[in-house]
Formats: sequence, structure tokens, C-alpha cells
Amino acid sequence: MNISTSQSLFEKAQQYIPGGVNSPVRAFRAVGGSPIFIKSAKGPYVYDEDGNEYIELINSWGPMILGHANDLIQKAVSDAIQHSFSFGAPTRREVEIAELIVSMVPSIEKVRMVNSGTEATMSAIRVARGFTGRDKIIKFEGCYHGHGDSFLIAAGSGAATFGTPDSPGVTRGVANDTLTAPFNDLSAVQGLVDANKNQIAALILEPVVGNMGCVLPAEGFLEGLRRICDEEGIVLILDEVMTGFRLSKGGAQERFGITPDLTTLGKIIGGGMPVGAYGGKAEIMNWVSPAGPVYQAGTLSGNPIAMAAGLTMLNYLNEHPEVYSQLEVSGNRLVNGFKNSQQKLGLDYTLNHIGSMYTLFFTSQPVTDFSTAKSSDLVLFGKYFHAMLNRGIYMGPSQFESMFLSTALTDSHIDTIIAANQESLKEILSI
Ligand code: KE4
Repeated sequence: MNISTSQSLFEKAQQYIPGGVNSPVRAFRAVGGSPIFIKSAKGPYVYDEDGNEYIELINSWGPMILGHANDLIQKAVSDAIQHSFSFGAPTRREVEIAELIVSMVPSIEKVRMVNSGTEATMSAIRVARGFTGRDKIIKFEGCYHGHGDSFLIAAGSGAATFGTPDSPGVTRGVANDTLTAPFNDLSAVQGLVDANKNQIAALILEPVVGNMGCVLPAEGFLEGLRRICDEEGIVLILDEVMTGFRLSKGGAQERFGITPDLTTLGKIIGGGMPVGAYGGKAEIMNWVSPAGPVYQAGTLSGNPIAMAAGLTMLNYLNEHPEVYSQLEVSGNRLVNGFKNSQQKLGLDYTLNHIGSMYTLFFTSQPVTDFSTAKSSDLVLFGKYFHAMLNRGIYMGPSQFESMFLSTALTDSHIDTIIAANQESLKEILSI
């Protein structure tokens, strides 16, 4: 496959941009080789600068749940830009999207728009600290909540990919206020809580983890966290930047029947434009400036163009619940196809899946937390990634990521992915 234009662009990019990319995981460091530069996308396809077509499973790391260049969202954005781009003043669409989010996610009584998932999670723990008057937070090893200092402790996603789960530049003071526990380990959480009585402001987690690869909550885990937070006056924050509006209309919290105190959102909420949000109980959110004393602000928060995209996306998902049943069918079709191939080839790699999220781990251990995710053979994953890429399937370039399906994938696309998976496994294992 000719990727010479991408290669020359990457050469040039590295002269001006750290690592040649504006977000580390894009650099293919974990899988080797030179990243492909995307020129355009439509539906289930992305096209690189050399004209190669790929069926894609990244979907911009989650936002493109309806596929790329969705006609409705494109029209909403092109209509909105006729009226300029940004005012730094309140606009109608911000009220409309807030009202819609509150109706779609019952635990959210008030919501604040920001520009990224990182801003959402940073702000959520700040308001939790302000509301409780406490300093410490609990996060889980392998969970990723963006690049805010408090979260770059045992972080997942790109931080795990590059072996910097504890990034330089994060001060000891900040690190001391972040306690970590293994995902799915309730007793470890109880231990931290007992050892830090009345000091823990918030507990934050991805209810279904995407950022150590896809890892599901064990039976009773989420309920146990809710109980502990209720007993201890700890703010339970579900980071649904990835799962929000993906695992159901109301996100993972609706699917698993858990009511958090705060929720963070991103990705799908912007329809591909830079949007994040945090929201939850009014008694907590009313601590956010200017209603309350916890300061948080943003020049482009609620940007009218981004709101046009996000509002169109959320309205569509709200009015077409069949999107979720379609994604369940697609996810099951893909995973059953992968499992059939593994059976045929006598393999037993772990395949974690829920709805339109999945990860094939190159380990035969059940993957239930970060340490078991790290038992995967990363070299083999790198070979698999390139074998799939060479067959026109564009996956996330890291073992510690979830793949995402969109409604633009037909059965034929899914069957093509299944066939490419089987051929790729045979190639890299020489079977
Ligand atoms: P952003 O700041 O990247 O918009 O969101 C941070 C974030 C917060 N919470 C969760 C659960 C997330 O998954 C993310 C970002 N996800 C990664 C993908 N694993 C973004 C991809 C990247 O870093 O380039």
C-alpha cells in the first residue's frame, strides 16, 4: 500500500510539532511505522493522502457514531457558519442542548458546556472538591480522564501506550491528592476510603473502560462504588466522555442502572466538533461560577458552530433510539465473527465487548483491569494492526484502546472486517 505522501507529511510534521502529531496516540509509536494522514471521510470510510480507502473502527475515538460527514450534521454546521463563528455571549442553542442533555441523562439536573473531555473532568473534580471541602480523589489504574494533572497518575490510553502513566511535570502535591485502585477492586477502594477518612472529595471512573482497551465493570462493582460514596459523602463521577450517548441514549449509567452525582461528557456530544460537558445534581452544579464560587470558564465554551453540530447529533439520537439496537446487532455480528475465526484457528485471545465497543486483547487471560490488560503481547498487536491496515481496516493504533462501530457500517462492511481479522491472524501467526 503506497503511503508515501503520508510519510513525507510526517517527516515535515516532526520539524514543527512534537512527535509530528497533535495527540500522542496518533503517532503509531505503539505499533511502529509511519502514521497515515487522513484527507477525507464519508460514512464508514476514511481516505488518506495517498488515496487509500479504509473501513474505519476509530471514528475519531468515538464521536462519529453516525459515520463520517453525516448529512444532517453537515447541513447544521454550514447553516450555522452563515451567522459567524463565535460571539463569547450566550446563544439559543446552548439553552437547547442543555435542556436536551438534561432530558436524555436523568442524573443531570444542570450542565456546563466546555471544549473537551479533559476540561470536563478537570472541572468536575474541582467542583466536587469545592462542594465537599475535601482535597483527595480516587481514580482507577488504566482509566484515562484526559490530560489534567490530577489524572496523569496510573493513566490509560496514550499515557499507558507510551509508558508514562505517571507523567513528568505533575507535582508531588497534585499526585499526593490522587489515590488509585485497580479497576473492579471494591476492597481496594474501601481500603483507600478507610485510610483517608473524610478526605476524599470524589471518585471518578469510566463506567465501561475504553482506555485500557474495553473493560467491563464486574457484577456489583458499580453498585458497590455507589454504596461507598453514599456512606462516605464522596461525589461519584462517571466519566462518560466515551460511553455517553454510545452505550445507550442515557449512556452507561442508563445501561447499568447507576445514578452518579456528576457525569462528564465529550466526543459524541459535539458530533465531531470540540465539545465537552459536565453536569449532575443541581445542589453540586450550583457551586459553579457565576452561580457559586467554584471558578470555571472558556472563551469558546458553547461555541455556536459546535453547538449546531452537537445539538443535531443529540436530537437525532434522541429521536432515533433504533440507532442503539442497530449498533447492538452490528457489535454482536462482528464479535461472533471474530470468535468463530478464533475457534477455526484454535486461538483463545480475549475479546471484550459491549454494544458498539470492543477490544481484541493479545492475551488469553480474562482482561478485567489494567494489570491483566498489560499481559497482552504488544508486539503481536502491532503486527496485527498493520496486517489489518494493509487489508484496508483502520483501527486504533494501540492495544490500550477500544474500537468503535458506527451506524454507517453495513453487514457487508462487518463481514469484510471479520474476513480481514481472520486473514491477519493467520498472517501474523503464520498459520
Ligand atoms: P479529550 O480531552 O481528549 O477530549 O477527552 C479526554 C477523555 C476523557 N475521558 C475519557 C473516558 C476519554 O476517553 C478521553 C479521551 N479519549 C482518548 C481516546 N482514548 C482521546 C484520544 C486522544 O488522546 O487522542
